[in-house]
Amino acid sequence: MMRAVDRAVPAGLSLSRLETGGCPSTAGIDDEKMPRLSASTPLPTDVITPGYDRASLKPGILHIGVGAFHRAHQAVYTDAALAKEFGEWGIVGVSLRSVDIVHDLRAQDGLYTVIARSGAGDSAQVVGSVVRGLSGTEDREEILSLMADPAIRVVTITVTEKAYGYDPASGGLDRSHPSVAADLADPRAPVGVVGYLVEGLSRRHAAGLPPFTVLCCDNLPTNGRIVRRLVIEMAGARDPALANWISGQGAFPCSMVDRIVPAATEETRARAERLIGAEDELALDTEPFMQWVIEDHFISGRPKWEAGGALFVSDVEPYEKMKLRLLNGSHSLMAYLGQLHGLTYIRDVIAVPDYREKVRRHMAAVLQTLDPVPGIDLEAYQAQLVERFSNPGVAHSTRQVAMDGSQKLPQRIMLPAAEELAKGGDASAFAYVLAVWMAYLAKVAEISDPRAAELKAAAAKSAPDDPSAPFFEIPGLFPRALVENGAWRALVNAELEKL
Ligand code: CS2
Repeated sequence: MMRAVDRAVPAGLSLSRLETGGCPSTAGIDDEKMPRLSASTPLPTDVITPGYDRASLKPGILHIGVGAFHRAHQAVYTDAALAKEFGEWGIVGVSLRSVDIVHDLRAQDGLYTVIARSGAGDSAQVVGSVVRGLSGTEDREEILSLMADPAIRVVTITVTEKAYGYDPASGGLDRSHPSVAADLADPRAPVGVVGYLVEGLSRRHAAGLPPFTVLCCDNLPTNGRIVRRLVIEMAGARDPALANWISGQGAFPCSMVDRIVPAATEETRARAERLIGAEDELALDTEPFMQWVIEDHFISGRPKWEAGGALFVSDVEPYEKMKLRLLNGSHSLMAYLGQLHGLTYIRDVIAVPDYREKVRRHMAAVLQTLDPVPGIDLEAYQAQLVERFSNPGVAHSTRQVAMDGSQKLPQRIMLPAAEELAKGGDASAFAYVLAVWMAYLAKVAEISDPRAAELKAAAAKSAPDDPSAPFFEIPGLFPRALVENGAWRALVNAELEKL
């Protein structure tokens, strides 16, 4: 059970939504308002609470991107690990852009509620592993000093695919990416994730400290290797000795992360309030399922994440291919189908027999591209996915999953398609997803994607004789092997015509 620790929130830090400008005025009804969740909130006995003494928890992990996914995933695993084997593994949660999350973390002593929902009911957990919040816009120097503090031994990351400035064509940095360009120009005042890692590592190098382990938890294939390469490239641009040191001493394990975490809504917060008896601006809805497979390569120790069910392996690749292609690939397919046909949530799409069949066909095609995955029955995994997508308690919007297609589809759809084509196999299921995406780009007026302008322009130029052509002309959007493959382009066109 969580102890009520004697660390009251200093009044000056107790920012309410009102003060941070995040929500409409509640003036006048303040007296009736629930108290805000904090370390001294008495919690109902059916709420799962941290099984360790939070008051003595010191930071050992710095996490960049303290959004919903991190809070419902790595922070929950860390909470479980601390309960099993206590150690100095508290998390400093950094948000590079959002100040609201960080202010909310401070107002709530780092505590927040994760509600695991399913047809069987709701289970609430108050997570205690996040000990501090810092924001890139307000606390840059503090973040960098912590990165150079020997107490911080692991830096974990969830910033979404588009934030890295990764150029899939070269495998290196996209130097036109705004934060990459800014951090190359002014490396001591970083704004992007790679810039922070490089400046943090540079300070450790200068101080004669070992590097921290960098653990990427974003949905990118071989994510650790990608981040390693980006960091070394950026470090090399300012100091080749630093790049050498990182290349020789650094550790960038790969990891596969999985838990479906929809963006929180007012309903989520109202639910949390009912379950815990306090107001929680950081509450999240999620599913009971979670999975984390990590390459066991850490320089200066790590929490006992296996205590929370994480799996440590020597090669993550089979797991991440399975997850990115079966789960995330199907997710993208459902998101675009939903957006095309007016279906709000993923669970609404999977409930339509015809679309469920399309998801099954997609998974069958993906299976042809996967190697056996140690310890996993792929048939059971697919059945479980359909069940997870159908979870009535998880309102995962098709609009949310449809975001950033240009950043997601390469690893989810295009890579397996290219592999299948290279083997002379049938890639029509992958062509179908691309066609549905292109139809969505043409139909939906407001899309959220870093390449939105190019994508909308291509959709506007699309002509009946070769409708996919303008998309294939967008530089770097598709792997070369696909752009130059006439049979593949004909497949995509055929699927588009059917639509
Ligand atoms: C989703 C993922 O938004 C998306 O693109 O496919 O966020 C998905 O929910 C997670 O990867 C599940 O682990």
